[in-house]
Amino acid sequence: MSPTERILKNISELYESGLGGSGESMGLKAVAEDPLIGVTCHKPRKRVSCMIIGNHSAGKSSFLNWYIGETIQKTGVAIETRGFSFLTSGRKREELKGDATLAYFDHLSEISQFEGINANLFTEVSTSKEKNFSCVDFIDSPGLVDGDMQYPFDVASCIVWMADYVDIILCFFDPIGQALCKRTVDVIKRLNVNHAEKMQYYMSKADQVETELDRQRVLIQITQNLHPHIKNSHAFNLPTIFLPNDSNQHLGIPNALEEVCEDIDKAIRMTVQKNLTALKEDCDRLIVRMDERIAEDKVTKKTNGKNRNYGLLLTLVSWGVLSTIAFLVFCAFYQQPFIQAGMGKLQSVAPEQAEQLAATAKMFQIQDSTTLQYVLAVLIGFYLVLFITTKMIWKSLPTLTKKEQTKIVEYKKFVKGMHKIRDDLYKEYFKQLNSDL
Ligand SMILES: Nc1nc2c(ncn2[C@@H]2O[C@H](COP(=O)(O)OP(=O)(O)O)[C@@H](O)[C@H]2O)c(=O)[nH]1
Ligand SMILES: [Mg+2]
Repeated sequence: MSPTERILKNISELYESGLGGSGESMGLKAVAEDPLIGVTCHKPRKRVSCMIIGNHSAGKSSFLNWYIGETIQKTGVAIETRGFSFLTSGRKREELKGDATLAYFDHLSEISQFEGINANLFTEVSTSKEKNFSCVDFIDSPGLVDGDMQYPFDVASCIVWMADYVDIILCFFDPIGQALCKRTVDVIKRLNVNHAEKMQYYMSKADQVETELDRQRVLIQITQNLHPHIKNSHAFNLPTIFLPNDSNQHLGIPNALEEVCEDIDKAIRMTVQKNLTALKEDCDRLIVRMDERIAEDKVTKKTNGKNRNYGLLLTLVSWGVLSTIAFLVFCAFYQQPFIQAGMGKLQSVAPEQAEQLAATAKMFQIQDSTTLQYVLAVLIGFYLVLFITTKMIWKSLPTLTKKEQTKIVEYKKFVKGMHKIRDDLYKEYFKQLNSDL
């Protein structure tokens, strides 16, 4: 396994299964998606995606066969036979069709929105270890042609849709075919809206042009036609490439085939950097969220405490009101017998005692029953208001349990540990930059 492949794999594993790499340990993704934390986090892909576009017969499939050192992609096929063909490295040679391809590349499942596409998706799994194939997934796109050609799906829109998911797009123009057919130009134009930085252009099958003058003419013609549709056109470069064989090796035509490989390698390096950055950002995001979660919990606990105190106070007041109501009702029912008892006693006790008894009896004497009803109504109303307010205030918001708090602390330790691993991966990445990729 090359160092780059190992780094990409390690990053992916940190998201999947965490530090130990064993099945039981939790990955960064599972930590992030624990409802306790609730952060969405995407696992970076282990491989770089490289799409090849161009007119029919531009040499796309032949280039892929050359890259992986195996004749896997059919070449020179009839126009109407192929859809999108994925080429990926695996332990066993395998061919997948339609839905199986979507299951294999599940991040692409939404491509099904394009009518007629599913039956035109293919995957070739190859065991090749050539060049950096183990770090790249290739997407061989249907050859573009003009005229009456009926595609079973909206080919231009599918290519543009796919561009969102790829890291590099190689555009092949051959000097003889319909390099600048309307469809190709339209796709290039649309891809340049959002993906200009992913695009790399080549004049393929350059060995088919015999003289240097003709080659220059073709290059100028392609450049002029593409120029208006390309962003950063001042930096536009169209290296010539061809697949070497016994008869074309000594023609003296410049062959930038190694440059294509270097462009793919560059995309791999960019992806490693992008994934390392994503790892750091995800870790930072998670730590911020965990700190927030603890801080939020502190605030909730404080609020709950405050609410409880207010609730208690209001309950005490409402109990007071309730007792007053009870007392008044008691008086209303028992004032007559009480006064009468007092009056009866008046005659048999000493005058000063009689005065005291009379005062006590008066205290309980509520003269006007309408006033009593009014007072009672107000008090009952007040009690109800207090009761409802207490119910509203004395609400306890959910807080973290001890177990949950411990879990967050452990998560935080775990995520902080990732920083160290990431630094080590970075070191490894820089080290291998000086050697071969
Ligand atoms: N002379 C020459 N022929 C090539 C080269 N690359 C591919 N071809 C031929 O061009 C034809 C179409 O190639 P293919 O890879 O099927 O093109 P695709 O339709 O873009 O996938 C095949 O017959 C290949 O053998 C090249 O660099 N030089
Ligand atoms: Mg092809």
